[in-house]
Amino acid sequence: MAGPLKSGTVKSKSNLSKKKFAIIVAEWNEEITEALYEGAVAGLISNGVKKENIIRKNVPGTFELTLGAKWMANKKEIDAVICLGCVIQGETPHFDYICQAVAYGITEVGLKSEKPTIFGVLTTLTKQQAIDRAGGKYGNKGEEAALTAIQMLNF
Ligand code: DLZ
Repeated sequence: MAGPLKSGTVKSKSNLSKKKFAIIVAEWNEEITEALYEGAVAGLISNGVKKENIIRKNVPGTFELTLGAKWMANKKEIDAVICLGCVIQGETPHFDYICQAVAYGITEVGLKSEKPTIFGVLTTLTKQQAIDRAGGKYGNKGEEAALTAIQMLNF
């Protein structure tokens, strides 16, 4: 992982066994987003989150992550929302529109809901670059997103 978060456990101030996480998964580029989901679940479980406290919701594509995130963030019982998607530039003519919209949208959901709402979206030039970041040689961005959610709950 290139960022500040190391794969594995995060020092946690809050009792994660009581926290509820929503994971929204885009179905476009499914083999990548499923790997991101596996990484996110592993990251949460290894930090003490209970399996039954992880709620998965699917949306058609990355563009729809924002509305899915809003619906889940609006639920009282949800503490954090993790958004997982994959947009590949070479295969997506409106790459910039989707990426910009989802980046702004997820930011807005986080600010409005005041709940950690995490951008676990791969925006790559090629499919190989996505594979490398979904459990490949550059780790798993889904796990990174889970650790980011935990770190924000500790804020
Ligand atoms: C339409 C589209 C395209 C061309 N590419 C992708 C992609 O690479 N990754 C992704 O998650 N979604 C893609 N989509 C679908 C859009 O996100 C969205 O679902 C549709 O535009 C309908 O709003």
